[in-house]
Amino acid sequence: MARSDAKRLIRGDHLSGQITPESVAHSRRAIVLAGAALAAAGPGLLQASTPKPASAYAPLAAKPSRYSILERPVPFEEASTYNNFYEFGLEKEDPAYWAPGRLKIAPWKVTVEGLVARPREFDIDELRKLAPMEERITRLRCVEGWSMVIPWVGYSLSELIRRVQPLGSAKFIEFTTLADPKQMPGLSYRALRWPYREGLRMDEAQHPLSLLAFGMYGVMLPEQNGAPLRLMVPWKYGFKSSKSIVKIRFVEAQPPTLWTLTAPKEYGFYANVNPEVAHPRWSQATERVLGTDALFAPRRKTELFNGYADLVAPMYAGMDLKTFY
Ligand SMILES: Nc1nc2c(c(=O)[nH]1)N[C@H]1C(S)=C(S)[C@@H](COP(=O)(O)O)O[C@H]1N2
Ligand SMILES: [Mo]
Repeated sequence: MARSDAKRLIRGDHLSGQITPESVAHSRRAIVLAGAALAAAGPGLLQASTPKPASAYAPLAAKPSRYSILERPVPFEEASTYNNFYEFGLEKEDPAYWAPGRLKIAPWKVTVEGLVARPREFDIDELRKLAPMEERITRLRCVEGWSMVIPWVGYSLSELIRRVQPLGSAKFIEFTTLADPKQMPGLSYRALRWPYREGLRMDEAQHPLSLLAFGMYGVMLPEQNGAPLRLMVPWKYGFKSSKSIVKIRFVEAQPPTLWTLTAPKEYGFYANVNPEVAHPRWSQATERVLGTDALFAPRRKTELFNGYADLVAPMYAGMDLKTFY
């Protein structure tokens, strides 16, 4: 995919301002070096990859979801080459370049533990069969100020939650991403508080809109999009939607997350999309819509809860969304 200047402008916004340009440059070099070391270790298996079309991935059948928005998805090529997955580097192009061939997605186990009556480890093949797959078209709204529309394949996270029977004391769920330095050169970037961890309040996690995604565009997720399973919480900024999850833990207190540990003033726990609550370094009133044919991506008005206010606002009744951002 061609790198447009419009895209260059918004790269790395999660991090700029956190750290000196020097340390960024340094860490990027470290990532490149780590990648080079991996490539040297095993030619063939560990080569950096060129973008693959959707047809290169195994199909994943799904029925249309009632929760889809009526908007045209961006081309697969865009959704699979413009990614945030810092375990594979800081640039938007890094994950598509480093993750395929490095992230080993089979076998894959997901541990479900903590305050549940039936804690257990799931094999990914078993998880895929747990509930009927739906195709859900949603807008992924990154906190950096861009969005793109993507057709995900998965089922509501609530399907998994009810099967493990949460205890009354479980108030939040923590999601942990794989953190293996042998597979993920970005972990050498020490400014972020690895592993990538995110969390949801129990009612948010149980909301039917919270999706456990295994695929997109009718096929299995590409590695760079969070294979073999990730979250998609469409009314929240993209960083809440953890990729490549290995652990789901039910807890009593609000769990720390990579972003609340790394930059608490900038990235709150709730992270609900809200045009009225600015990021400390930029407004959230509008967003750049990626994947259109226009030379410079047009902007649209950001919608409260990313357009799902009627479905999710009741969960936040009485809460000050500026305080709990
Ligand atoms: N493990 C992990 N999950 C992650 C991230 C990450 O860096 N690591 N980035 C988040 C951010 S900031 C966004 S916007 C979305 C991007 O998802 P996409 O690349 O599939 O569009 O993934 C989220 N999930
Ligand atoms: Mo993001």
